[in-house]
Parts: sequence; C-alpha cells; structure tokens
Amino acid sequence: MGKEEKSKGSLKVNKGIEQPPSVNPDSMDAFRGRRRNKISPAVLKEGILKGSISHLSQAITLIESSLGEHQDMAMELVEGCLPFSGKSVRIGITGVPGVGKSTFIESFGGMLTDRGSRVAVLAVDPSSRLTSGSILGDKTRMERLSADPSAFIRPSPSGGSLGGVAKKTRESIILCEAAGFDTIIIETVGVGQSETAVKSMVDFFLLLMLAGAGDELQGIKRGIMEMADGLAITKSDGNNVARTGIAKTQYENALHLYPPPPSGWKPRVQTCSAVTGEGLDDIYETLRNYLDFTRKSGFFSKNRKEQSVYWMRENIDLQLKEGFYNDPHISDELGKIIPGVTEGKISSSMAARELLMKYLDKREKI
Ligand SMILES: Nc1nc2c(ncn2[C@@H]2O[C@H](COP(=O)(O)OP(=O)(O)OP(=O)(O)O)[C@@H](O)[C@H]2O)c(=O)[nH]1
Ligand SMILES: [Mg+2]
Repeated sequence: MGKEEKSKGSLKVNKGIEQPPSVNPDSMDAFRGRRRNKISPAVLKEGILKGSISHLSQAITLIESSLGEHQDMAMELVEGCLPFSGKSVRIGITGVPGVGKSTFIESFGGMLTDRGSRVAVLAVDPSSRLTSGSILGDKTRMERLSADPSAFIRPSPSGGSLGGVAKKTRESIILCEAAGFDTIIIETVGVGQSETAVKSMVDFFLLLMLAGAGDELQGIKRGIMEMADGLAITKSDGNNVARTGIAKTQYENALHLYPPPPSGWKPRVQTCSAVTGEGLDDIYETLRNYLDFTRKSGFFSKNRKEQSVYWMRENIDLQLKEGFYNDPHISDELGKIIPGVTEGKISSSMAARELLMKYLDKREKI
C-alpha cells in the first residue's frame, strides 16, 4: 500500500483531472445488448451515427445473418441509415488472386488516413476462401490498416450466392457511410462475375494487373478491362520495374482499341508498388481527377441513381429466387418433377413453367 493511501484520512484529496473510463462505453452498450439479445435497430442506428465501431460491426453481422427476424431488423436499420449515407467516395479494387489487392489497399488506405480520411474496407468474395484466401490474407496483409483508428476492415461475408454476398456488401456500404467513413474500398477477386457486382456499387473501379513475360494481355477478361476507370500494374519494384514499364505501354496500346466508357473518362494506365509506395500518389491524383471530371459532367450522380435502380432489380431477383427455393411445397414438387425431366418425359421449360405456376398460384391463395 502506498504512503499516500495510508494517510488518506488526514489528507485533503484534490479532485484532479477526470479520467476516461477504462472500458469504452460504446462497446459495453453493445455487449449488454448482445447478451440480452435485445439490441434494436434504433439503438444500433444511434451508435452508428455516433461513429461507434462496435455498433457498426454488430449491425453488419445482422445484415449477414440469414435469420428472417434479423433480416427484417437489418432492413429497418439500412432504411434508417440511408438518409445519412452517400457522402463517401466508393472505390472498387479488382485483379487476379495474388496480384496484390490487399497489400495495395493497406498502403493506399494508409496514405488516405494519413491525409485525414476515414477508410472502410469491405470485400465481395463469394468463393469465401476461408482457410487460404482473402480473410487470412486481409488480416496479415493489412496489419497497419487494421490497427489504424481511422480505418475499419470487414472481410467478405462467408457463404451464399454472389447476389446474396453483393447485397450484403452494398448494405454495409450504407452503414459505413452513416458511421462517418468518407472512403469505402471494396476488394473483389477478378476471376468471376463479382466484378460486375462491385462495378455496380462503386464510383471508381481500379483494375490491378501483373506484368508477365510476354503474356501481359492474358488472364484478364476483355470485359473487365472495359469496366475499369483506372489500371495499375502492381509490384513495380526491384528488378520488376522494367517489366512493369513495358506492360504499361502494352496496356495503353490495348486500351485504344476499346470504345470509350459511358462516363466519357479516358482510363489511365499507371505502375505502382505497394511495398515502396511508388506510384500511389499518382493513382490518388487520377482518382481526384476522375471525381472532378464525373462530378462536373453529372455522370457521378447519374451513375449512383442508376446503381440504386440496378440494386432494386437485383434485390427483386434475389427475393424471388429465395422465396421460390425456400418454399417447402416447391422443394417437394421439384423433387417429384426432376425424374420426368431427366428421363425426357417433360421438357425443362415446361417443368419450370409448371413449378412457377404452382408457386404463384399458391402465393395468390395466401
Ligand atoms: N514486391 C512486391 N510484392 C507485392 C506487392 N504487393 C503485393 N505483393 C506480394 O504479393 C503477394 C500477394 O499479395 P496480396 O495483397 O495478398 O494479393 P491479393 O490480390 O489481395 O490476393 P487474394 O486476396 O488472394 O486475391 C504477397 O506475397 C504480397 O507480399 C508489391 O507492390 N511489391
Ligand atoms: Mg486479398
């Protein structure tokens, strides 16, 4: 026991400077809510608007839940946050596995937070490579950003269809914006359909590419190059610098063959290294120029409006599909009709029509 404490009774104790509580009150609220399992969309919304990361994380968990009750709550929450969203810059990053997306986001994101931005990193990765892929990779590749108080990193929701995963990411964007993040970066692996989904939720789409030996234009589907607002050849460091320079020229020449994108913006090809930081400033400049250009031309807001309509349609598709396949009556009927289809007794299209008629008929009677 210290000397001062022993003689406390006879000493005049000054109040001193008030100390902050040792436990973040926000996280305590969230904990209490979770324990009683009663946290409401209104409480989550209030926390999110105050910038509470624990409320934001919990809210995204709610969005990712497949329980009907949670989905209703998530919808109410997203609706409530919508008026406070939309003010960020949304950036999509794509490229083949191993191109360096996560490492790029670590360096680029860090550069943005150094400049005063608040950065949220989300992912669309329906393959959900839980053991070897992005989730582990993101944790180790984004070490600095993970520890940065101005950054929030959330791995891709695991499991489910691309449509389901993309919907969850899009809703998470709204919540992150309501929580005050001014830059949202979305990583997606460039191997399937996920680029289209991500392109439809971002303002600027950056394609990362590797310099190969003579195969510079292989491995990247033409469609993906057409979608890009910016292209960057990664790993331009060490003895790779010469090769990235050559690749840059080849991609520049290839881009001339493409029709101009709907934004009217001419995509640029740049080189960068997430390790040395070379080229990151230039990519930031390009992003700023792109934003100026599209804001002035009106494309920026037109594109966002069109994206909202696109996602409404995607949601209709998703809900119709989920409603159909989750209907127990339909799964019975599906089981009954499949043998007829495999044996050629009924055509695929007739079988599909019969099932849909049964589904719609049943819904009408409800
Ligand atoms: N030399 C060098 N290596 C890099 C650079 N960027 C990434 N790498 C390395 O490339 C490998 C893959 O990097 P990631 O950032 O995980 O790549 P990714 O595109 O996110 O990979 P997936 O998430 O699996 O699709 C790692 O070993 C990185 O250290 C760079 O700029 N220079
Ligand atoms: Mg990655």
